[in-house]
Amino acid sequence: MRAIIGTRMLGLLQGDITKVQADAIVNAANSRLMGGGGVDGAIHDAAGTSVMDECARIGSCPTGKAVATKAGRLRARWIFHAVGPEWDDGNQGEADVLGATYQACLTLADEKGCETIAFPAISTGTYAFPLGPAAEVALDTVARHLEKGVTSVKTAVFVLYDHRAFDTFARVLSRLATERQWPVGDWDTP
Ligand code: AR6
Repeated sequence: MRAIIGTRMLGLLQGDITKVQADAIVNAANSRLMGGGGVDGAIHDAAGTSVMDECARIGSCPTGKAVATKAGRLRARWIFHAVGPEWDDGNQGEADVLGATYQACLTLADEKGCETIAFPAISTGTYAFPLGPAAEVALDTVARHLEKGVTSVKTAVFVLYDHRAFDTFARVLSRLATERQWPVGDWDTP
């Protein structure tokens, strides 16, 4: 599924983000940049040890921010290691911090001149952010950036690992598209 936002595209795919080709692939990292499970483990496994070496040299990244490394064996120029919030009870600013995390990646994308960027559903695994609220924040933050027009990003795609995450993001994107009058369709629909 994809929505056209002005001259930009916001898409959803179901699958493994390590298989995707993009200028930048976003990782859901932890603040020690030490690797871990989930998408972080999958990205480091696929990218190779040079990426972990670069993370070790950088050392750390605060929650709500992101750092860039090269992409090793991934089909990308960059990996943006983004540190999302851990869900507590929803009243600790989690949504704002998640929005800031996505925005940090978009700022890096513009600094690097990226035209395509692929995101996982940051914080929705180990960090336990509920999928519905996470989809609202993720899609709204990225869409607002694309709507501004002054960005190098032409295509942003969310790569959702399982059916439940894909369906949740698709439901939210459909609603936003209706509200904001973005044309929607399949990837191969002109
Ligand atoms: N491609 C796309 N999405 C994936 C993949 C994949 N290959 N594998 C998992 N997901 P998580 P977090 C989805 O736990 O919640 C790590 O240990 C997964 O289904 O990877 O931000 C880090 O080191 C879920 O929807 O990240 C941190 O310590 C989403 O990716 C901590 O977990 C995010 O789940 C970060 O937790």
